[in-house]
Amino acid sequence: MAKTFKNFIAGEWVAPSTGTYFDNRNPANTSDLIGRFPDSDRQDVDAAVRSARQGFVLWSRTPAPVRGDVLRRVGDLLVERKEAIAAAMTREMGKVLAETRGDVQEGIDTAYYAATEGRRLFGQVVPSELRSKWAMSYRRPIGVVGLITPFNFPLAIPTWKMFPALLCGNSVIIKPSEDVPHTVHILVEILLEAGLPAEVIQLVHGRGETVGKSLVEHPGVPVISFTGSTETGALIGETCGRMHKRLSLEMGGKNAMIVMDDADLDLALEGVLWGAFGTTGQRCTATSRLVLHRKIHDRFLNRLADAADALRLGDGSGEKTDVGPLIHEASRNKVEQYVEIGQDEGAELVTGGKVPGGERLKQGWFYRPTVFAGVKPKTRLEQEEIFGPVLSVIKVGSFEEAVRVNNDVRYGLSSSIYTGNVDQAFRAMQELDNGITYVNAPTIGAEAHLPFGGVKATGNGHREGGWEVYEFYSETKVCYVDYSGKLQRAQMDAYEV
Ligand code: UN1
Repeated sequence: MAKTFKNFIAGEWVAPSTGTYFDNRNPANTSDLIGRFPDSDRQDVDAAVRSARQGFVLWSRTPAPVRGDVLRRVGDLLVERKEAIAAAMTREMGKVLAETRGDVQEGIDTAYYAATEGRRLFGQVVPSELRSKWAMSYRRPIGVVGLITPFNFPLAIPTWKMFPALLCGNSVIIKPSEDVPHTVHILVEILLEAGLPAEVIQLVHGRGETVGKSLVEHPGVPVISFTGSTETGALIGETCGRMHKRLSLEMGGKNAMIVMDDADLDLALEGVLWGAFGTTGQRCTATSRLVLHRKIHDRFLNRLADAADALRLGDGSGEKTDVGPLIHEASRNKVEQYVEIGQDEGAELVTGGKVPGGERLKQGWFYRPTVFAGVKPKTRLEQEEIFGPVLSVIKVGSFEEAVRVNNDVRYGLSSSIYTGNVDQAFRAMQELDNGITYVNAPTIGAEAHLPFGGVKATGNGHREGGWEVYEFYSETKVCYVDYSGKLQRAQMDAYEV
């Protein structure tokens, strides 16, 4: 019998008020039931907010270096359990073990960065324009933070949001993706073991339309951070705008890798295979478009087709697996739909484009790595996010044309250029309209201590990771201290004429 999991609300593991649960299954083998998780609703969110408000009072008064110490212990526990968490994550999410280990490592990096930030969290002291007066700023916690996280990085993305939020002194309510609830369950156990006061963290499982929506609409939750689709992000944005909530959105991408005629083609080939088919294409940063200079186009495409064809599909826990399954049936249906759309639009299917045969692969949501050539800019295949192992190849005649193709989509997360020309590399860093540009590396692989995020329909101006996220999760307070013993009027007494 599969285990029945609970929510963590008000310091206790509790059943959902609905009394109903959903199944969490292994996407590589759907007969493998990992567990049943709470299908919660608004009442559970209400209870979580009530408790989190008390947690906030306690935690916001705890010195930031002490908060950092808790996160350091969280990092230590993640190190200790890296292998077990990676295995659990592969089982519920499907990506290969090397990747789930990387996912845990990203959480570890984020924990240790947060721990040290507890002894920084800089404010500023600047000279006042008046004599005998100090002017300074410092960072204050905000309140209860609501986190809504996706399936593709079951640990890393929750930690990107949660650890900075906690370090800044907020309490947290998290609703993880219903596709990967187990990983966050494990994370919450670790937080408690590391000594986080129980009311500071609340875990409410369930669906976006119920739990996610209740969190976004709750007046007791002034901060929301969401990673997911641009469409859902827009809905959340409307509510948060109306309710004056602080909101960080991390959404879609249609990332391109440009390969110029002077590029190291071996390197570029390895790069595009990893960028396009790593995580089965299910990263917001996945390489979804390959922009090839016409001089190397045919040569490169031939090699790419063979290499994509040689990728081994399978259960992510298998040593020999290159590419795991998609997350669920709807996701595979969407991929199939885009393959049809591509063909209808006249693109040439070079390899893939089908569900693989074989008994073993029939048990999960597998799809062959797929490459389309002759993809025309402005077509749906070229413009829309697919979130699967489908790569569109576009032929261009110049650097300028490549930049145009890269920029001419609604999204702006990540981009990449392979070139041996340093001038071209610097121009690309300047002209590619994205939050992240890689030179001689694929579009994926951001490091946890730098700001992560994109422009245009990818985000709403905020970043995760690095130093900027600490500004999102804290409020700037400015203090002036006048010790002159008299009234000094700003803008007036220092400038008498
Ligand atoms: C995502 O694509 O959803 O940069 C997050 C990367 C990872 C995180 C990606 N470190 O590919």
